[in-house]
Amino acid sequence: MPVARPKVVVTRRLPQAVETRMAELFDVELNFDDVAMDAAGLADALGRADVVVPTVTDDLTADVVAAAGPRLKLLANFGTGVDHIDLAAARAKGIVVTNTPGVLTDDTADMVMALILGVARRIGEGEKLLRAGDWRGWSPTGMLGSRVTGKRLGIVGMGRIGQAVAARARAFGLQVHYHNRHRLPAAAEGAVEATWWPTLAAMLARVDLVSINCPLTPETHHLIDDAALRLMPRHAYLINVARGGVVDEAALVACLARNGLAGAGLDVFEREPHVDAALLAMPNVVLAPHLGSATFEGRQDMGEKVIANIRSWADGHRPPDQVLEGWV
Ligand code: 8YV
Repeated sequence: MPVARPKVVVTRRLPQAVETRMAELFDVELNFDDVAMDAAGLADALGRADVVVPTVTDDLTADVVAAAGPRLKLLANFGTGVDHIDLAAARAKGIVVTNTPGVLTDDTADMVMALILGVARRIGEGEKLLRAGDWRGWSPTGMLGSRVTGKRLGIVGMGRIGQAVAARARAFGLQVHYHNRHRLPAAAEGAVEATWWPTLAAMLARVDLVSINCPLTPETHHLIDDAALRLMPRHAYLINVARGGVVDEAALVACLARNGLAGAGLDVFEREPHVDAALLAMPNVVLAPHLGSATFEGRQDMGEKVIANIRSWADGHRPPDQVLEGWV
């Protein structure tokens, strides 16, 4: 049944052009203060709206979703990952969930390369040294890092982003390995000369760099745990731009502390915005504040997708980016 002008509550500030278009199309409530909503604020939004536009900073637990009002029909997430939304609770209430896949693929894959280069070539450390005024000039043995060219990269999760990382990795002369539930078609594998490993354990022991590119689901929670970290060679680096919860952060800290890995590049954390104090103190860890999709173009495109999803739902169609449980 078409809904002429749905009541839409947006939980965070979005790019101005996106907000303006939403105001033209919908009966929209924007969050001008950009303060993340607490459970009470979310409950209030879910109680009044036809559509809520949440982001990764909104904890849409089973309880919050179960208490949604009878009007709520669509959670049009601004972002690809939907681990902050209890999908089963949404399904039980007949609430459709959509996300924004595809438009942040390249930006996120770029971030993987930035972290690989950042950690292997010690860019963060070097910048800190220089800004502190402690650089005493070039020396033949100063601040040596690891060569990236010729190394083996193991990609965990070979979806859109994993494949975009693989394409970039080839251009940097890296040998691509991957672990994924399903093996890629031969043409896709051939395009990046990728080697598939049916078990994660077998791959981890054989690569020099590991990039996490899978979604956070009950199955991938702490996929990289103490046992997995102990399989990785001591000279290897771990890169995570997916979700903090895929890695057991305490186990990673312990692993880095005993020099079980050469370093890590992290864009995501288990309890954002909290970052473990031990990680903050480690010079061989490059840290970024969840910047994977943080480009003007990416955020604009994500907003366009949110609008398209709401519009098609409001017109009585199935939204193009409906998230189906079990597919993420
Ligand atoms: C988003 C992301 O910026 O889309 C995702 O899954 O990880 C980020 O790049 C953020 O999650 C928005 O909800």
